[in-house]
Amino acid sequence: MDGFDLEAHVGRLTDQGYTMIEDFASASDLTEIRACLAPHQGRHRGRNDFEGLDTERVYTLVARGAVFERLTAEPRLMALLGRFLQPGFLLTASQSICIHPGESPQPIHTDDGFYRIPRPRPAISLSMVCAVDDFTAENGGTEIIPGSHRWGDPGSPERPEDLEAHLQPMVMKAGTCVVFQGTLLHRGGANRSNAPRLGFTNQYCEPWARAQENFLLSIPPEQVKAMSPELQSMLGYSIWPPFMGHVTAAHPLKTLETGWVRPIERTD
Ligand SMILES: O=C(O)CCC(=O)C(=O)O
Repeated sequence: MDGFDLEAHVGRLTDQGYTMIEDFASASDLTEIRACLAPHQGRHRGRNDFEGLDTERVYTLVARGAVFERLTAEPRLMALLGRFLQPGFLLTASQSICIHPGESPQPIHTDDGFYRIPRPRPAISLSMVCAVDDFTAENGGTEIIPGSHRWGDPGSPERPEDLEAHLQPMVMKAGTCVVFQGTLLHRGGANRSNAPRLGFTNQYCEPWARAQENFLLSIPPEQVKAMSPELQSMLGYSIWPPFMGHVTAAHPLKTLETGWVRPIERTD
């Protein structure tokens, strides 16, 4: 973590609700990301305005290549998240987002809004969006409203009427990522350029909160077995003490052991 000023990032995340990590992904990471995504591109467009009708998303990204495993548990990011979330935090979403030319802006939203607890409050999740192509103000770069993580629910006096006027584009070189509080207002921008904008996002939530993606069902146990203990824990093979997440009174890691049989299927 040489040259990484953790305290400065913590300060920006606390005050402004976001911070950027330059050189988060290396040039070779970016090449690997493109190679992993190539077989999936051009297959599915979004189903609504939120996913984006001219946007392609590849979900369960963490399980689609070694580069995603590495970047999901990237040490600088882990250290930063560890300052805001409890030990044992979970991965709640992992997807690539390719915004095609002509795409309209996403609705302005927060990423932890489905935890229906009144605001202002601490974030229950944090998100990161990594630029795989350069993000610009024209090509659909993420747009955020600095400081909005501190606002109350819609209708609160500090919340301006015209949210759009407060949006700022995250202009980022490929390989840079922006990390922001789950309470921060943001959106994927309109792509007014003539080339697609590829990025990927991982979101992480408190270890006691329900995750958006159910990785326990989507990723084959044999694949999880080969992952790092840190990643296994983030995917849900972990316990929030004293016993949230148990499998018939056993630790979920037991289910990855060779020969494990579901207790309700046992005859002994
Ligand atoms: O693609 C982006 O820049 C942000 C997308 C986003 O905020 C989302 O899909 O929740």
